[in-house]
Amino acid sequence: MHTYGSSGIYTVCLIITGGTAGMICHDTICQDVVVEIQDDGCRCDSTFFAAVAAGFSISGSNPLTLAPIALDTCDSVEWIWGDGSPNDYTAANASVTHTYTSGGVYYVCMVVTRISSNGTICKREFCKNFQVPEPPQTCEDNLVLNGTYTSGLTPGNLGGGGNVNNWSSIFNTPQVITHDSCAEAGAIQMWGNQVVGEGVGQPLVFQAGNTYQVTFCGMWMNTVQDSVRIRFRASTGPLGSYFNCPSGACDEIFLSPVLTTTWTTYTSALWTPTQNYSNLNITIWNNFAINNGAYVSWARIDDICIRKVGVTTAADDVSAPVVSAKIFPNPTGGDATLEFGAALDAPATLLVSDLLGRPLQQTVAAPGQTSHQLS
Ligand SMILES: [Ca+2]
Repeated sequence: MHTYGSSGIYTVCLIITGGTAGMICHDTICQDVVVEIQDDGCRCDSTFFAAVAAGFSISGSNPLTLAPIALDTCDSVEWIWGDGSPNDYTAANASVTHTYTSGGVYYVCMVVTRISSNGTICKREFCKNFQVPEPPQTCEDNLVLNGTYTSGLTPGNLGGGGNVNNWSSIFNTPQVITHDSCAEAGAIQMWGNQVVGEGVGQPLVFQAGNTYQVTFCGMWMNTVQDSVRIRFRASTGPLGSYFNCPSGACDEIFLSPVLTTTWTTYTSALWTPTQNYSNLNITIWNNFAINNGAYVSWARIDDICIRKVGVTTAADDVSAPVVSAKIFPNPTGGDATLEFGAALDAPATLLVSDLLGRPLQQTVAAPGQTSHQLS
């Protein structure tokens, strides 16, 4: 066994000496050998191919964290995400994090470059398809306050020990639940059919001529009756009947499709009211018009989102914006009065936010009002 100290071409000779009966013989066999000093870390050989083929680990759902499994410090990595976003670059087994803006199947490639000790550059890639789940629904410009049922969350009957900010019971005792939800903790559980049931609501101004769209996340609880749907109605005041929606005082915004037993997001058709409304009402519906608890259905709802869509017609614009509104006392730790400076010519939504812009309270002012009490 012999170890050479440096690379080169060496002539190795084998000299054999021997003989019998006083005769001595010599023989020499020589052969050139090429010696290449090997660097264990940086070789463009089968170890490199194997290291790349070992691939990468994936953790998290979205954002995802990817980390090569078997590369070493000779290697640089280019990540191609498969969604058209800029590539990322790392070295060795360093991890990298990426967020996809929408769910789907993506083809991700880890392209590895190694510069070996003798200057050879080798490049190989490992690619993989994987499924990214849909990111949580976000609802920008949501007219509904606390549509995710997250703020002020206390489980129990709404208005009877349970609480979720901005929402109140409009029929019976809907439950605020925290053990199950579409996304963030907090959801509402209600029962009902066509004539009897539970309902939740909040003040919300719908203006004639504007167009609105509802999305929500819901599920049928696999008990009692199926065919459960969620009914969204606008009204000018508290709804008097679980079933009736009298013209002039109430209008259907959206009667959802029949819910499945897993949390699913449903989206309404566009709805354009022909008059102003001031309240949102959400109730349960199924195929039974029998006032009997044995014929009701149970459902859970979450992530209520109502947005104004399209362009407001000129006729609905506020002709004279309120520019001289005053609030007093200011500052205040309690009640305050907002003076508009003139009578309102249309219903107005008053939204109280904290310094971070998070909505705290929403109330409705009617046409003709010149001031409004906030508490
Ligand atoms: Ca929620």
